[in-house]
Amino acid sequence: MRIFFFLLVATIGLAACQQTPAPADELTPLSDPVEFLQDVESQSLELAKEAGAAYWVRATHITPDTAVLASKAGERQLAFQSKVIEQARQLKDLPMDAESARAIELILRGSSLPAPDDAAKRAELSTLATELEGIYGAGKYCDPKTNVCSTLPELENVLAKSRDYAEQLNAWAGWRTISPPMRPMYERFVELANEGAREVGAKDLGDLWKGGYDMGVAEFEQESERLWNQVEPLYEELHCHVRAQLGETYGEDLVPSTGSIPAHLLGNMWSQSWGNIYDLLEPYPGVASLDVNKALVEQNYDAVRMTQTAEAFFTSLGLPELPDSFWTNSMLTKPADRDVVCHASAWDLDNGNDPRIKQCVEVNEEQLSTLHHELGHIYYYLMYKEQRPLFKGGAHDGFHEAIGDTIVLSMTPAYLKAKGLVPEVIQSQQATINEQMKLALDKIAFLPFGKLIDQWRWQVFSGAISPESYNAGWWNLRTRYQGIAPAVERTEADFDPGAKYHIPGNTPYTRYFLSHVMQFQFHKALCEAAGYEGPLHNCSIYDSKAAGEKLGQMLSMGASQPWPEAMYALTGQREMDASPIIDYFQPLMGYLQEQNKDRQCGW
Ligand code: X8Z
Ligand code: ZN
Repeated sequence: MRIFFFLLVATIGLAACQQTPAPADELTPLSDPVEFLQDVESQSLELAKEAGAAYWVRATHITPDTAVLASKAGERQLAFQSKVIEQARQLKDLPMDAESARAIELILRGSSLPAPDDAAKRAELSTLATELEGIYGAGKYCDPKTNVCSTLPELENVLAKSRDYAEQLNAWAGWRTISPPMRPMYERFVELANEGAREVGAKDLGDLWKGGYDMGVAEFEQESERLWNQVEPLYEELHCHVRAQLGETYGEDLVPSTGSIPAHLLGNMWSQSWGNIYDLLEPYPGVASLDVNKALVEQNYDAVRMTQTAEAFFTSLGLPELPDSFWTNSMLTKPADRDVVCHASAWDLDNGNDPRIKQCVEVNEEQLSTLHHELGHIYYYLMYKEQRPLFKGGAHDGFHEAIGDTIVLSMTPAYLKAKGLVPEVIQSQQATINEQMKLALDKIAFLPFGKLIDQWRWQVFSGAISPESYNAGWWNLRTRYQGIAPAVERTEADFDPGAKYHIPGNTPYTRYFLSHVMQFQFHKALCEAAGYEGPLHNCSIYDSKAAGEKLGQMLSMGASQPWPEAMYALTGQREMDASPIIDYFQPLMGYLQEQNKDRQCGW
């Protein structure tokens, strides 16, 4: 269930957490914004604890009983939310202080899931949201040939490690057998959520989501398009080279040198980040070993030690230790005896006093990065804990997603060597190209994916993609933006969008695209704060209290001011800008252009 309590809407990307059911009446004085806001906040705090508990238990024990509890909690929350928005609309034009005006504005943005006012429809929407996420979380593929049933983490491992074309395809197509039952549910979900969005004054749910960025809807669309245009040339070079290398690995008959790349060969279930196939792409084999996976296994890392490793980076910056409750209450490994939502998330329970993560940690580098990502959310929660409830959120949702990833950019070979996770640090042009290739396979490859998910949803919500063409619309965008294609036929009997968590989880996705651009802005600014001089790709802010101070200041602002102010506090500029990511990868781009010079790029 991905209902966000409206107070925290703009930010808590991940946490299915801050939910606040409430008796929908008794929000008293409608003439005084200050009193109204106090009333809203105190009611919501009281109730958030109960709702948070219901969602947490649901996500960590998927059963019919927890579905009832979570969807009932969601229903009450949705009712409260609609009521509060309606009242805030009545108050918004009264004279008030700037802080109250900001608070009212955040309420009026609504949540990622607005419900219709009609009680039966609200209940239906809440049940659908709970069930959709439950289907995803409990999904398993039972292979008819072997009768073996596999969970998502198991199937992801096949894609990460196998280099057998057919074996990868079986895992890829197998996972997509879990989502067709979602299709009629999703169709109804869209109808109901759109109705809710219209009742709070938006054109549709997509427009409501686009309205969360301190600018107009059209302006936001242009802004994300502008950023995409800035980075698209990088992606095309990477795509071109990866396609050629995969052609060498699998043969030109399976991976032709023109056209789209088969989606199941990129090391990831959704072809969203490609770091797992670095072994096929390593530009200068043997120069600078970057095999962190091997070191983690050899040194007997486990979920707790990996989490402690991530925590240690944050504390090296002067940020606080995680509270004891984090360690007792988080779910760090996949329980053997029950279904859970394995998709990693961070939860801000009990008003900043009980932050937790939920992750099915496996011992590998990708999961270590995800742990840093999740702790980025947790440190945001901890740093804005003293803000009033309505301001407990990221400056915008992309900020929340970018914090942990910014830290990962500081996990340079020198840092990894200091941790004993790579054997040596080689300083050479060839070593740099190897390192950059590995990072680009994650960060540059992600960009079109990060953009297209909501491109699909915005069109679904507006009706431009109708239910009869959900899957065709999805693959059109996958091909247009990513240059990938399914290797087995897809039809409207499939519902491939449902096989990606954020669709059944109803989590907006443009935040991740923005985050991938902004994390390089943040990294650059923090390296400057740390007094670093030199090429950005060699900078690590590990142990820099000056960088930590700067980061902490920005985090503690929460959502109290429009995001350009938070951006300014950290970077000295007020805009999102792709120049830092482009500059960062300059060395690799030179290499790719050289490799691609006799190739026909594009698809
Ligand atoms: O969903 C996530 C995080 C939690 S907010 C694990 N991410 C996106 C994804 O997995 O699709 C992080 C990067 C993109
Ligand atoms: Zn996240």
